[in-house]
Amino acid sequence: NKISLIGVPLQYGADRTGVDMGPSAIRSSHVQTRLEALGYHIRDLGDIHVNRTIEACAAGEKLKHLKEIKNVNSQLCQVVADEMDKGQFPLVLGGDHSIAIGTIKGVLQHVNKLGVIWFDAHTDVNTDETTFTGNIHGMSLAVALGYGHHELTSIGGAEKTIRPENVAIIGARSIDPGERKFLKEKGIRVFTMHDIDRNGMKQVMEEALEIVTNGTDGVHLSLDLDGMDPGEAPGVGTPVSGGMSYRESHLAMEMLYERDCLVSAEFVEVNPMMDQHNKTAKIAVELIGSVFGERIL
Ligand code: DIR
Ligand code: MN
Ligand code: MN
Ligand code: MN
Repeated sequence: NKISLIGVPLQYGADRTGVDMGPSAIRSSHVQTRLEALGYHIRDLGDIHVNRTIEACAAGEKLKHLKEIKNVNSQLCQVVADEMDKGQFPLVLGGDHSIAIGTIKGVLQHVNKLGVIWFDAHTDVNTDETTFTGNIHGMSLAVALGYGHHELTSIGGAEKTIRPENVAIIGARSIDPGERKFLKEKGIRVFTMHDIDRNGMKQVMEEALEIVTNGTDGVHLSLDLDGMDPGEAPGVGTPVSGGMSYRESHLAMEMLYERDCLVSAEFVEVNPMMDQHNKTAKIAVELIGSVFGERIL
C-alpha cells in the first residue's frame, strides 16, 4: 500500500504542445488526497527532469526528438526500478505516451514476466520503419516488445522485453497499416471498440485479464486518456471519436482492482491545453481512484 508518484512532463514524443502540463494537471486534481483516503501511503517524487529548451526537431530527423526522449526514458527507467526496489508501487503521470518505454523497462528490471494492459485509441506499435509521423509516442508498445530503433530498445537492456502473448490492447479505433501488419504477425490481442460494442466491457476485460495474467508475475496498466471518448475526455493531443465511455472505463478499472494483479501503472496524454476546465485530468484521477479500490457504495 505504498505508492510513488512520478511525474514525466514530456511532450517531445507527441506532435502537440501542452501534454507536458499533464502531471501538474493531475496533481492539482488531488490525486494524492484521493489515494490517501483509500489508505495508501504516497511518496511524490516530483517530476523527472526534461530539458525544456528544445524548440523544433532538426529537419529530416526521422524519429522526432530521439535524443531527449531516450534521455528522459532512461532516467524514468532507473527511478521506476529504484522505487520497486524499495517496495513502492510506481504510479507514473504523463506526459506523452513515449514514457511507457521508461516505465515498462523499469518494471522489467524487477518483474521478469510482465503482462501489459494498454488502454488507447491507438495501438502504438509503429517502428522507425513504419511510422508516418515520426512521433515516438506511436512506437512505445513496439519498443517494449523489443522492436524499433536501437536507441530506444536498448534502454534498460535490450533483452528486457514484454511478450506479445501477454499484451492486451483495449479501445483501439485508429490503427496505421504498418501497425495492423505488426499486430497480426506478433499475434497481439486487440480488443477494438467494435468488440466493446458487441460484447460489452465486462467480457472484454475478462478475456483481457486472462491474457495478461496467464503465466506472468504481474501486470502493468498503461492508460492513454485518448482511449476514452473525446466527448468525455477532450483534453488529449490526438482525439479520435467513438471511444470508451465514462462507465466502461470505470468498470475496466474496477475489474483490474478486483483481480489484484497490478504491479505498476501510468496515466498519459493528459493535455490541459486541449481541455475544458481540466475535465480530463479529473477523469484521470477518478480512474486512478477506481483502479486502486474506490467503490460507489
Ligand atoms: C499515429 C498516432 N499512429 C502515430 N498515434 C498516437 O503517430 O504513430 N497517438 N499514439 O496518440
Ligand atoms: Mn518537434
Ligand atoms: Mn498511446
Ligand atoms: Mn492514443
